[in-house]
Amino acid sequence: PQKIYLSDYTPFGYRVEEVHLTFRLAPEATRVLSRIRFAPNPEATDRRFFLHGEQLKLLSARIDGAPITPRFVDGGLEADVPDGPFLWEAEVEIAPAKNTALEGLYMSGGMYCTQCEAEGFRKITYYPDRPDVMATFTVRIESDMPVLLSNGNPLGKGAGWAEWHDPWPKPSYLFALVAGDLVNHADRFTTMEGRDVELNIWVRPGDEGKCAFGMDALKRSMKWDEEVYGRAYDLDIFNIVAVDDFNMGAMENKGLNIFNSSCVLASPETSTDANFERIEAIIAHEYFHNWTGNRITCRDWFQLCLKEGLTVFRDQQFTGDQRSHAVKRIDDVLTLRGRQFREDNGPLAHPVRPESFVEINNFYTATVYEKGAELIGMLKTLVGDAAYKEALDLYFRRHDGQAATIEDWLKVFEDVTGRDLSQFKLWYSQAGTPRLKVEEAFENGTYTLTFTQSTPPTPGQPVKDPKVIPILVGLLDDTGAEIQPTTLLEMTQERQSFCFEGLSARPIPSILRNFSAPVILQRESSNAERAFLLAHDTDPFNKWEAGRALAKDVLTRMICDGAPADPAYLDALQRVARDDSLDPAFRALALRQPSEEDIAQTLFDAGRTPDPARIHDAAETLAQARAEALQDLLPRLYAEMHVPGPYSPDAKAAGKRALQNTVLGLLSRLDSGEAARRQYAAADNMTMQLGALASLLTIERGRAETAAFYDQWKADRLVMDKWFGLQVACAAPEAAAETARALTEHADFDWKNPNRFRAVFGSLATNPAGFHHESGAGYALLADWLIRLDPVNPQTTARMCSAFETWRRYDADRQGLIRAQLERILNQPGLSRDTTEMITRILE
Ligand code: HT7
Ligand code: ZN
Repeated sequence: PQKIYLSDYTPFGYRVEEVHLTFRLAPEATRVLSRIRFAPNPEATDRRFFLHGEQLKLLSARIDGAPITPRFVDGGLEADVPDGPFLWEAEVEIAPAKNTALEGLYMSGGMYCTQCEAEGFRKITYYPDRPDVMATFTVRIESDMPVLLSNGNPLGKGAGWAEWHDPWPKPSYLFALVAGDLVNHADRFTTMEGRDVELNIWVRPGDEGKCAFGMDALKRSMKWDEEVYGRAYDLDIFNIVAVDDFNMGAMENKGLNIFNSSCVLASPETSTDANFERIEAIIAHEYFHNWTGNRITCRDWFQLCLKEGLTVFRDQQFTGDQRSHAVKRIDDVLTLRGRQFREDNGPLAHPVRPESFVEINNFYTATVYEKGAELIGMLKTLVGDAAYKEALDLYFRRHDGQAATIEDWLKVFEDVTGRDLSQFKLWYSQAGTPRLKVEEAFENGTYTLTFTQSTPPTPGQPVKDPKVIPILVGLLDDTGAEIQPTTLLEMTQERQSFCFEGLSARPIPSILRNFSAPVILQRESSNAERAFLLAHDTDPFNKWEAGRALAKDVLTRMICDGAPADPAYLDALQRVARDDSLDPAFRALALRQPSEEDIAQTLFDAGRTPDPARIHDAAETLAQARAEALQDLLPRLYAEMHVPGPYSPDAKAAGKRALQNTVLGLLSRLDSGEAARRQYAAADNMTMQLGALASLLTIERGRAETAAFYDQWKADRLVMDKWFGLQVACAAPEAAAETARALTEHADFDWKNPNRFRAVFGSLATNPAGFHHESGAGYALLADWLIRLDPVNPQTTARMCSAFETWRRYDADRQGLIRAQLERILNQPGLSRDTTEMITRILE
């Protein structure tokens, strides 16, 4: 397959002045008529007129009214065109009902919908389907479906038709159309500019009771973007549509966001607190794209992090403001380490701004999104809040209506601050997670911290240059008092020292506060010091981090040396559990054991070969020891965290429930599931019901409740995804693959639905001891199903291949088993470009 390079970028030879589209919808034969005004692009030299087009049946094409016969070439068509402006008209036929890839125009549950990012518009009509071609769109939809939606403002509607006009020039990837038998939850919002905006969430009849939270989150997002970034909404209507079959979470199409129904529909009975928080964040994320992505878009797909990194950063800020900054930061770092560090330290590592790709859909990654957001956070730390705000104002002023690059983005910061950001730019071009080694010295009242940075080789990048690393540091004395408040150390060299003078005794350092850079900190420390920081650090992130480092050290010694659970750790845990001054959500995080994946990653990084079975056994032993150490405390803590009254998804109540469910997990190991069974029976919301079921399944006592859960919820698609997923996630190592296999035979296993497929196989892949069971059954089962899904939905298949990305961590036997499955997948005739690229990169 052909590789595309960033260095090959050239602008398209023509500007698009306006686009008119007419859709005559029919499941097997939709007609799309396009009328597009082109004019030569004065900024381009190449006048080749090439339009992308895939899986289209061309019925007619005309230029300035005269029929033409274009030349079909790989991925589209070419035509001879006049020297000046001209009108292109074409009619094509497509079959949305046959489109199982969920890209372009397709059908889900009887409704028509679209997904055009990144390159789906070319499956709708012939067009220069690239983000730097921006145009205004007018759309006419002809269909007997009652609700007909597209981007922009409504122009008019009648029996069997509707017209929409989007006045804001946009690239084709932001085009959207929806037609269906839908009902809406409506509201209004008045912007700070006085615009009265109609808001709608459109859902299938029956789901209207699950829209209120999403609507509230949308209004809070609109207000927040006005208050914090000065950004107001710019159309008279904002529509959100919930769709059951969707490859990702949601899509920010201009004025017509389309959501995976799991990312917008919520009710207390069917959604957990985690679901509510995720829905709030995704609604905010898609809404924030209206400025960071839509008004200012990307010049080409290599610049994806320009919109995604910034928009993730903005949604993280929003959640922090709405809930708790400390808890949000810890959650974000857990995700970053769990997904991005894993990616950055394996065969799929790539720069935040990649320099080549075969299939762009394979680059919607944790590196582009989550590491991309970390880069924004580092920039903000380096320049300070005031300069960040000024730079963002300049970015919006200077680039509104443009398709921009990372160079444009960094230039606004350079212009506002006078700084040279060329070294900072390495964060965008160099893959891999830097290791930051720390040495300390104390002499004559001067405390010196010496840092050494190094980044391991990644595919195609054997050698790395030193980066700018913002290191936030505080110092404590031995009573726990802060003698040096948080200070920014700006590291620019490979090895660099920083001194703190005038100290009366050697301080205890708190390094990389708030996780100020996406690096792996390597520092010799004692468990006594970790316990001290867990008790005294004023930086909530590092307080939590100290507890986590302590737990990881204990677990590592249990795994590698067969040591027992360290009583000092169990003491520290008791103190956290008892500390009522701590936010329950924070306490829940601090009491959580490091994941088995996290331990495997840490062992591998320390040069050891992780054994998933041993890790699992040690984790179970430690969990039991923790339960026993805390047993006197657990019933009281459980009772104290009870939230009376009707369910509310607010952060305070959710934090208490999180702690209650954490406590329940420990209690269940002591009381054979008694408390969990009581909680299950009494639960009036999904957080408590699912928390109880998870506890019971973990101790292998949840058979009756699993059956009851199915009977209660079999009609609810989103709850059934939880039912499928939880059974696999909680299965014992030797049972995980068989549990997943048996579930694939269940009547409700609709493997063409990405949510259901991910519920089973995503859960298998994230149950490390189960997936990596020495039998290899997990590998074989996943490979079987990836082979089956690939011809139907290449995008979802390719994304799920990352389950295998850590394969080189493991022993020779497991590597052999995985390699055989990867080769089996790769040898499938007709394997998609998406999956071929992923497997090839994983094997390289
Ligand atoms: N910008 C979107 C990314 C996206 C996507 C969404 C749904 C289905 C397929 C997709 N391909 C790319 C989502 C976002 O980041 O907001
Ligand atoms: Zn996004």
